[in-house]
Amino acid sequence: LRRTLAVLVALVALTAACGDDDPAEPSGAPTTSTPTSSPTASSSTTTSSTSTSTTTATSTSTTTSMRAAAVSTTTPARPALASVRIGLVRAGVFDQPLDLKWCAGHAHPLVAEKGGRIRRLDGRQVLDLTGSVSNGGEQGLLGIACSPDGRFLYVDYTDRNGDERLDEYPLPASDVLDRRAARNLLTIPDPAPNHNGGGLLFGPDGKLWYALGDGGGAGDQYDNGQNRNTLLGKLVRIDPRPAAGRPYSSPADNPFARGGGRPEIAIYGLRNPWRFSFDRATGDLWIGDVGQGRVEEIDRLPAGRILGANLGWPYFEGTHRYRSGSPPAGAIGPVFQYGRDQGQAVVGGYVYRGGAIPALRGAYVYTDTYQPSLRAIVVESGRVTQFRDLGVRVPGLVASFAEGPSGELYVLSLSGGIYRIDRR
Ligand SMILES: [Ca+2]
Repeated sequence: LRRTLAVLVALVALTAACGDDDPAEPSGAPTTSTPTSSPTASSSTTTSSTSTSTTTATSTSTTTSMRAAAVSTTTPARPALASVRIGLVRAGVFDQPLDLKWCAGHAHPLVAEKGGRIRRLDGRQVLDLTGSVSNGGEQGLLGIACSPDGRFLYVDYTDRNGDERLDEYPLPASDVLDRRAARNLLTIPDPAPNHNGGGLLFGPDGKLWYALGDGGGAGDQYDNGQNRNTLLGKLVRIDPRPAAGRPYSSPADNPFARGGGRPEIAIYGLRNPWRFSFDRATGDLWIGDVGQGRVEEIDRLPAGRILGANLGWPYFEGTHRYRSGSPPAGAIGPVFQYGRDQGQAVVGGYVYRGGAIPALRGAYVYTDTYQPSLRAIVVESGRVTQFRDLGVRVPGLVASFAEGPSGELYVLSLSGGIYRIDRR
């Protein structure tokens, strides 16, 4: 019964995950209906025949005034998606797991449950924030990240006021966190319950990166995407330790560190960058930015061309114009996008760098909450050269991916399952 309830809660909660049923959606805005069929009603493919009718790479459909994301670094591996054969190996069952992270020096990875609990993968509870977390819709305990030295755990969640909060906890050898030791770094007023972002991780630069949605409602009604004076609609990049009497500091190479906007901002023009990752081999940044009503967007920023990027929301939704008026100069378009035939809430994943599935090495793996078949793209010289539905459907609705210490990938279902992606 509990599992059934959890699934129902997840279904209800995530119908708001894309912009389509935003309560404040203006009439006449592009919309699609909430999916009414069971997630399992869609076909599970075992071939690469999934429709690509609305799948486009920016290189072939770039709207005027957007430049292609990339001039690219050549990746060492050459994946061969057509020969990839994978399956799922269950690694655990949790209550709406949203994040899974390994911490240096700690044997057991940690799982964040949407409702506010953090557990080790072996099930042991290490923190209970259920009394502090709002858990409606897209709200909840949304992300965790371990400091590179394994001494601190960072936690982001929607608080009881509906605002987004980032806290630090000392991470002891026992893994059990002391609530009283929490140190608040950021509390970001959030005007609406949707579009909260939540992705949290340390980049290859050793900085803490934190994704925040545009605040919510629909159509960026609060005008946050291009507003450099708010952290909403941004990827934030900070040194999270106290410095100069402040709870954290902003790196001097952040684009607005010396003025022109909030110094914490790394990237702007985002709608709801729910999940993002860095390619551990190249340092490229990948973002799954959930679309408004037309396309789901995957952005790739090559290492060295990340800081200060403007991804164009709300003037662009993917490569399509969205808000009228003069778009920002130099807005960067997605490397890949897909339409409503393939889903309505992209879940950004990782570039696979593990050892178990050689043909997948170097490909970016992602999915969609509502059509959770695992998919992959290969980008070479800034262009998508391979796309494939990998023929594995994840049970339930999918929320997140995770990357293990050796580069193996995991996928987390809101129905509870955490699965390792393995060769079949
Ligand atoms: Ca919000």
